[in-house]
Amino acid sequence: MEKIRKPRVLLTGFTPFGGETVNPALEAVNRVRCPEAELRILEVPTVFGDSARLVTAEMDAFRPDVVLCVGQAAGRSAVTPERVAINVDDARIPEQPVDAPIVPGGPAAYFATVPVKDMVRAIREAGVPSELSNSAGTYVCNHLLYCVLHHAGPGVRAGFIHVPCIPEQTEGTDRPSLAQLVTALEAAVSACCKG
Ligand code: PCA
Repeated sequence: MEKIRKPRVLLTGFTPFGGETVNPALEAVNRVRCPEAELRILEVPTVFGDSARLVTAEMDAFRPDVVLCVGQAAGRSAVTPERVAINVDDARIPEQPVDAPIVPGGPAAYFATVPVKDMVRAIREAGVPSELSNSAGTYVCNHLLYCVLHHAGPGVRAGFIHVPCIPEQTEGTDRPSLAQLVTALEAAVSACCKG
């Protein structure tokens, strides 16, 4: 009888950016444990181009069944799976791309191929606030998600989760803790591996 292998999951987290010293996305992905999957964790620079080159090369090498990229969204207070990525880089920072297509001639947008609503449900059931997001923005997170979806072969589930700042980074305490972000990501990975 053929041995059933565990799903291979590539989980990525961005390096700190914008003058911050930590990125909760990277802190959280580095703590995720998922016995039901063969998990590979990758640190990704918050840089247009390089981020996507690194992750797509790892997709070719590791051949994951699931690719889940994680970044920080400063203004949010819930864990937000992203539904869509659009074909534009618009950084609004000097020397960064403005209104540039990510893939010239590529589709205007791709839908994430992970089960985003199941992920939201699973994260909430794990006790962490979660909402579906319909925009990953136009900075490096959207760029990476678009490139990953453009690169992914048939049958690969790919998606993105934005996590809020952790209480250590911001005023006020109405934010999930780092431990809760880890719990949320573990629940999301499980949801991606099902079905
Ligand atoms: N968040 C940024 C880029 C890296 C990160 O963690 C974004 O939302 O685009």
